[in-house]
Amino acid sequence: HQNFLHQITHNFLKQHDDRIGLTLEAIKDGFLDYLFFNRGTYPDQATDQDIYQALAMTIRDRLVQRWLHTYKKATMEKDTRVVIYLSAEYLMGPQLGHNIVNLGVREVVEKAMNDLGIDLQSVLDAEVEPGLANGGLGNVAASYLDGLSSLEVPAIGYGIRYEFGLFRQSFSNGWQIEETDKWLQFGFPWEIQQFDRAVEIKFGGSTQRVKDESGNEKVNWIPSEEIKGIPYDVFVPGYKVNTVNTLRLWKAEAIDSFNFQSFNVGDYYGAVDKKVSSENITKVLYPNDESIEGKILRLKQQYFFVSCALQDCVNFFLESGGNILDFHEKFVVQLNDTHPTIAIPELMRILVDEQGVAWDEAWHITQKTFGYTQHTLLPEALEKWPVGLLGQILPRHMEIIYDINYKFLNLAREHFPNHQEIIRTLSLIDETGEKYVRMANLACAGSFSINGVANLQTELLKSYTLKDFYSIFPEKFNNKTNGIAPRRWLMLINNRLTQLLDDTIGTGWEKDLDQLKSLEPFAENQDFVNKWKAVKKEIKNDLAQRIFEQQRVKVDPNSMFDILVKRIHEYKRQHLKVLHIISLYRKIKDNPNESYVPRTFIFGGKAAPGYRMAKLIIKLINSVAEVINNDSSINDLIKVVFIPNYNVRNSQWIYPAADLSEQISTAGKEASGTGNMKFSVNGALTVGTYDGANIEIREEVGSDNFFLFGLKADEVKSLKESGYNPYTYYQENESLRKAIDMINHGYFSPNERDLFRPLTDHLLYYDEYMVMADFTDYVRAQEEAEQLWSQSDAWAKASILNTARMGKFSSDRTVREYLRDIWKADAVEINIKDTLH
Ligand code: GL2
Repeated sequence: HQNFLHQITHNFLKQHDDRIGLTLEAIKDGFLDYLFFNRGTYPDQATDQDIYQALAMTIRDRLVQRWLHTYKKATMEKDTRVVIYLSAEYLMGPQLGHNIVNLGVREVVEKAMNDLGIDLQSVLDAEVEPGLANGGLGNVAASYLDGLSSLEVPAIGYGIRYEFGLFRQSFSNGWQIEETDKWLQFGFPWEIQQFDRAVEIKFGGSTQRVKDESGNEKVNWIPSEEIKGIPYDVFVPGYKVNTVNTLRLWKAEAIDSFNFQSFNVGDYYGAVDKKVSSENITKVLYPNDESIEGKILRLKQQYFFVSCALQDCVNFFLESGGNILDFHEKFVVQLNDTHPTIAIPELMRILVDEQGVAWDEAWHITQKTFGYTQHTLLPEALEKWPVGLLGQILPRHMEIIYDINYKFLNLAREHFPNHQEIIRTLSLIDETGEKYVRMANLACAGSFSINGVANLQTELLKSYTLKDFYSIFPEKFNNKTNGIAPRRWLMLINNRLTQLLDDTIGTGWEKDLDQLKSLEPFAENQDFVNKWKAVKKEIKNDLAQRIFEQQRVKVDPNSMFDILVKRIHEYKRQHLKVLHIISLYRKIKDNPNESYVPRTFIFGGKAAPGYRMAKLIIKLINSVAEVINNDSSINDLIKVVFIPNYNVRNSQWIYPAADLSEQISTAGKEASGTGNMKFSVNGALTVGTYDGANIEIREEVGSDNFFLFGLKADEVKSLKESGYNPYTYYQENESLRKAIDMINHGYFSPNERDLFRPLTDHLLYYDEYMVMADFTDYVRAQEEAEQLWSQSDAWAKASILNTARMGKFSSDRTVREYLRDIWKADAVEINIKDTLH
């Protein structure tokens, strides 16, 4: 029978070689087939959604066999080492265009669509993106999976299949409105549901010590609730290789979706109650970026996906004949920030309670399994869970955490005898008031590698945030400066520039971004400079047109596009930008006869729904835009646009069109930033602080091609310590004073004069993020930018050099460093001509 099936499979694959081929005809046929048989329509009657779905299925067909081979032949095989990435968020972005690029079939697909009278761009526009992330942290998770696939390293990303992703943002009277993101409403063609790999997850209840057959003590966890995790596999193809890795996202379901007991007594709602409450766990992504929300449901989400992931790994390792004591040889598990840290006690539980491994040996395996990436410098982002809450949801894990802590603190005392204060800060339990479990401490104690995401941040972790851990475990600490995927963030989103690059330096840079270096000499070539300018102009036209269609605001593509897009947060200082715009506006009004650089200021970004100050900043930007855009006395010299619902799809139009990239966080607050990289690689110049990866970008592109301003991290610290008084800057800087006065006098809120008082009062009397202190130097840097802008060839040259020198920031480089220093996994070439058996 086995042989018979083998033969059938073999014949099937042979027959389907053509069907899943990458030729024009195969793609056209596949597409028309799907349109008819799957969507039930004809080409001349198909809607945009029909066309999108049909093309998506056609492309997906080309991934299945590659995925199956990667999964079965490389990942599941006992002797290959597999990288496991645990992340609560993945910012995948729209999939169709990306998968077409990675399969290397952009031109063929474009032609296939053209032949059928269809514009590929409009098909791409019909996709609803999976918004399963808040921002940068999810972006790196997605980029690293892309990098692992492109480098042909077997990997699985594990996460949550949130039914509703990050909320959609719209504006009403200038205020942010949040709406549910129903990204699944038309179905998601890029996933395969895997019923047979479902696992069960327990919550609550109590523990019990029992003796096993050989008389050893053993702990039983008797839960009060059990649910099911159902995996959905999303394909992650590498660039022009056969490797297609897996992003396995879990959905929560009730084990018994219908309670007949309740139903029989006439309680219909009661009958489905369990189902509803179980499924709530993966309903929605918490929309807070870098601030913790100590909600029970959030902890349940974290434990849910982490337990699903580890059970899955243990299952297929044991299925393939692995010895549990070698678990850490087969898998290396990277924790993307502290959100998945409960994986550490969970692996201990599985090893000790379920697999009967002795504690010390289990701890050895656990510590050899996990690497921890730390992504933040904000103290309020360091996760902690109340001991009471954690013990209630995960009683067994709380015991394990106490046991880990006991041993860990004994070790710490050897390093710091008689330093009770240090021991208290190292403890996994914060006992200063209500007791909390400190997840970062747990992550540091339980993993063999701890890395920051840019040089400055890693240094700050070593000297402040994780200082005492650094002195106990210096060998664990390392830096991995973030990177971005060049396929998505240059090739896919900037086809025009890609063409110019290919025509000038040939292809090859997409896989080896350092090759962009060979562009440098062209910065001196007038003909090339002209082409560069022409391409930029076309891209800016595209964005201008989109802005007009969406918001009815006319922006001049010849003006400087000055762009600030990212989450709205006080430390990112969107309000510093607003103060600059207001002061410029004031200046133009006061001196209308001077000459000015025409500028378009573009904003984008969401505020956490509960973050009042951030929402007030949005309202301020929209109010300032309203006044400036309707003031005919300034001759359209400046325009302000806030693009609603900033997400990957919108951002793909925005990054390539930027002249000036705003990276203006308070120094010492932005761990890295990745938007800064996306802008620069697309040829924008940066105005930025000495913070995060800005520092390394400036180092690479050269200080002449970067407008640096502001206090450095140590200056911020010492100014704070010496007693910072923001009010003096208000008194001393006239244009700053005028800008703040305009806000306070109701210039932008005529019906509600005091509307922005909470914001201006904060700036004048507190100003945690030193907006006031940095204002003067920021304006100076902006003037420097305007001077360069006035020499358009010199600007273009600097723009070329930005692109040419960004090789370092390819996520392939970052992934290679992770592989070399932490993951130690090898590439496995996937040959899809082999049979699977
Ligand atoms: C972040 C940091 O704030 C950001 O600077 C960094 O680039 C990314 C990726 O490392 O991680 N940390 C975090 O919690 N979010 C980030 O964007 N949301």
